[in-house]
Amino acid sequence: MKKPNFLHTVFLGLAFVLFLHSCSSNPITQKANNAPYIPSNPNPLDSATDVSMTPTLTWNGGDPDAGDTTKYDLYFDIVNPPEVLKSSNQLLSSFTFTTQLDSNRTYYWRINAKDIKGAVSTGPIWRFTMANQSGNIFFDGFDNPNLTENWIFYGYPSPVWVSSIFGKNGIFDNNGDPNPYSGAYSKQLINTSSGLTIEAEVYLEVSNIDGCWVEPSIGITKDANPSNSNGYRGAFLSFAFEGGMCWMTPPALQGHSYFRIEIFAEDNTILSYPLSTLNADIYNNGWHILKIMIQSDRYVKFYADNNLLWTTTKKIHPSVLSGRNIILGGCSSGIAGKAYHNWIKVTY
Ligand SMILES: [Ca+2]
Ligand SMILES: [Ca+2]
Repeated sequence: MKKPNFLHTVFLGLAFVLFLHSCSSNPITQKANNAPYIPSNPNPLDSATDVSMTPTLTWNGGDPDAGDTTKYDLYFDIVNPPEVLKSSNQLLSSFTFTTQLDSNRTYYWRINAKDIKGAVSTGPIWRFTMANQSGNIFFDGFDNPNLTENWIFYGYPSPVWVSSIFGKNGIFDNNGDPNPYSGAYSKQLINTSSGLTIEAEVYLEVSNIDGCWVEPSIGITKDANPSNSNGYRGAFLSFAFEGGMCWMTPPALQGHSYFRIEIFAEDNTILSYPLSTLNADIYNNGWHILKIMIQSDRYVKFYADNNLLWTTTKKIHPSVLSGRNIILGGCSSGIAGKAYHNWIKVTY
């Protein structure tokens, strides 16, 4: 009777060990992956001001799971929320700028923390404002739906605010019609003795090649606070799609986009790049940067996506640098398509 009892005990013991083993290898009892900690403790502090020209950004990160590696994506931009992926998959919880940022500008940044199992923790949006070193600056990212806070409308219909389009947020839609022309001037007047740069990110959407016309534009006025656009341009850059209904455009040139470039020159004449000779078709239906650079020698360079389009053969009139308004708008009637502006900035 003792033997069977002993074997029985051994059998039960083995069964118990097997039971424990099966429990410990049961996947249900394995520890689940935790997402990385939400990035915190930013430096510069959120909403800091007077930040140095080449700051180092730092933050707290990491992952609750022992041995899990955290990688960081840095989104850094002049618009809110930040859209530009400045650095990706970096292991350091810091980033140092090696070139100077713009003075007197507000930057927005966000860290996304990722672990090796694919979990992502999106950080909050932080901001800081640079020290004011080089004088005045104008910037509008159109985060504020009330466009008339920074702009004076002229003509009809008036520009409208769009919350988001083609992947960008906070948009100025000129909404204007070819006839009468309409648009907006900055309330802020621009004064500089050493040149300036005007830049904007724009989108020309061509939806009807028979329509006429659609045109995002930027510039600076010839006179202070004019009441409309035509004849009042100190410097101007746009690109316009001219469709089949553009009866003033020669038929052979219809159905394409062209850059329009103009300055009010030192000799009191209007100097234009010859219309309809600088094709802009490759810029249709995408976000691009238009840039006017008035140099300190007052010759003017015009760019699209940092490609030089033209350097003027005359100097711009000095009065254009004295108490003038920024021009924004063009035509966005909806007949040929729509023109959108994501942001505009002026640096001295
Ligand atoms: Ca983890
Ligand atoms: Ca915007």
